[in-house]
Amino acid sequence: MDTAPTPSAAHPVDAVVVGAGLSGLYQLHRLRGLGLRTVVFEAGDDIGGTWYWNRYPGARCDVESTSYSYSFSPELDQDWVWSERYASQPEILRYVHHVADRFDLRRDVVLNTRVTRAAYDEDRHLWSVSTDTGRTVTTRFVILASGCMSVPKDPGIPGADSFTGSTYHTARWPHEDVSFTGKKVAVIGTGCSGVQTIPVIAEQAAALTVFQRTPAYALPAHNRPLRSTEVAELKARYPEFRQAQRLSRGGTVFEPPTRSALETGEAERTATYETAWASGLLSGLLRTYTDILTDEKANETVAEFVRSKIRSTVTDPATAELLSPRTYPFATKRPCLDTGYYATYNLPHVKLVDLRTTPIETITRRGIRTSDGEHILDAIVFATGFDALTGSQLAFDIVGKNGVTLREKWVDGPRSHLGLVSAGFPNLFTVLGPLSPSVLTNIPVSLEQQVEWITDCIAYLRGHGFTEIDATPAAEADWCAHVAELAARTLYPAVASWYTGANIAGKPRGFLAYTGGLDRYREKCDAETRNGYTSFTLSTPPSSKAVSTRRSAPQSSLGL
Ligand code: NA7
Repeated sequence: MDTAPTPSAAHPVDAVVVGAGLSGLYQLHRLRGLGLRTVVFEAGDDIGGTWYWNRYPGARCDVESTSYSYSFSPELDQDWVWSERYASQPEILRYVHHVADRFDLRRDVVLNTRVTRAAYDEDRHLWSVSTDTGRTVTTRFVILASGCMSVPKDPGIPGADSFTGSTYHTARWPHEDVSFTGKKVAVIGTGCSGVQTIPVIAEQAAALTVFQRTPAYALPAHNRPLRSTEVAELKARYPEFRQAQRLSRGGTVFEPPTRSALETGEAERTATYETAWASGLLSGLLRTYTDILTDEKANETVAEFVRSKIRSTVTDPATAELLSPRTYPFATKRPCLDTGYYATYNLPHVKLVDLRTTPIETITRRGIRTSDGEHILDAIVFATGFDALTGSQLAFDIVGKNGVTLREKWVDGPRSHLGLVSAGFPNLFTVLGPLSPSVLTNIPVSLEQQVEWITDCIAYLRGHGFTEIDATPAAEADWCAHVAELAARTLYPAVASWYTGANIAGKPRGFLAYTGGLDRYREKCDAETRNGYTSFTLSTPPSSKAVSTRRSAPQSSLGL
């Protein structure tokens, strides 16, 4: 039952959080800790965010479960026990529910409620947040915790409405059981969702046809149940482990590489790659040498190693070649972690269609027609991805100072300081948004860092009597330039991927994440806190003479 409060204009809150996934729930917990009246609006009919929506067969995290979890509560670390090295979607969702119950979070979450508009009142330093249920609430702070991969991409294939069979999108999978037994099934898309679901659907379907435009680099997960002894051993050292995660470059603990791939002999390099391959870690190969993401030749040594693995797994040489990525360097599109992906193509009822040579012309009443003919189908699964990073923030109207919308401001690409605050949109914070480390890191560690920064910032504002914080245009310009400059040192920006916005027609191109590392990013965020938010303009209530300052703080504590 929805027992959450019913905020309205007459009953304002201090903070609105958009989204009840891992970020939103932790943000609620922390703001409550400050004593803020906080409400979370969630479009879904339950909490869980990514792990609520992406319930396709085979959905699983590709970061180890003992790392991909909250670190803020030592008690939580002790009482939750993961069953597998890589947790499945249902287990992660159970974990999210456990956390919500343990910290009594549900009472401030309003489900089935999509935010449709947020408009800033410059005179009162307040946001007015409207929802599709007709509720409008006035609040000082808005935190967008709506996810970096939460707006599914419309594949834009003509004829989709005419198909008389069943269609599914991996990111909007039905809650009831879907059976493919005895069915002729198509999967369109071979990114991480496709790579995870294809082997599982192949186990059921009578015939499976995979429609591939760009092959993935898929690495074996070597998933397995966790042994009770290793769980006990980790729990004994969880505090140190969590601290090491926080200080790490990407939110997982590893020894950074020190040598160049090109300065290493081939035999030694191959042995190193074999060890990384056997590790079952998504970033295992990336961590082998310093220049994998900065030097094409170094990268090619890993790319060719993965291709050799594909050739040794897939028995039909032509299929192996089609599955071998050759048009982009390793890891410049997100690599995938798989269980039995390549071997699935050895099954007699599984077929690969190469859309580069035989593109889809249309979806028909009976199936999919490519330039090579019609494939008759009972079901089509779209594993076609997301409008990543900016999609969820631009999905509704956000109207900032001078009536400018975020869509207008970001028409040529996202702009913000630290990926946290966009100038002209005061008191509006984003978790895991563009221009922050987000998708390049272990998500829970990144979101905790940003949520904690936002919480400290709000505490500072309240403690010093400020009612408004905005990024200065100069700081924002510097940050955007810094993000672009670091990305330009890597192989990422030249590749058409969702990292660069290229998977969405009309989306401005540009590398969307901060490549400098979570450790460096944390240090930059902490410096703002230490220095009293010098890259921001802090203001007192307009009614108390509208003093704006970047440095000196008034003594009174006005709260809200
Ligand atoms: P991705 O990684 O964006 O993969 C989408 C796949 O769908 C990719 O292979 C695309 O090919 C393909 N695609 C997209 N649109 C089409 C059309 N119209 N026709 C044919 N093929 C198409 O999304 P995922 O859901 O797999 O993974 C997203 C992230 O979620 C993942 O990396 C994890 O971080 C979690 P393309 O490469 O564009 O040629």
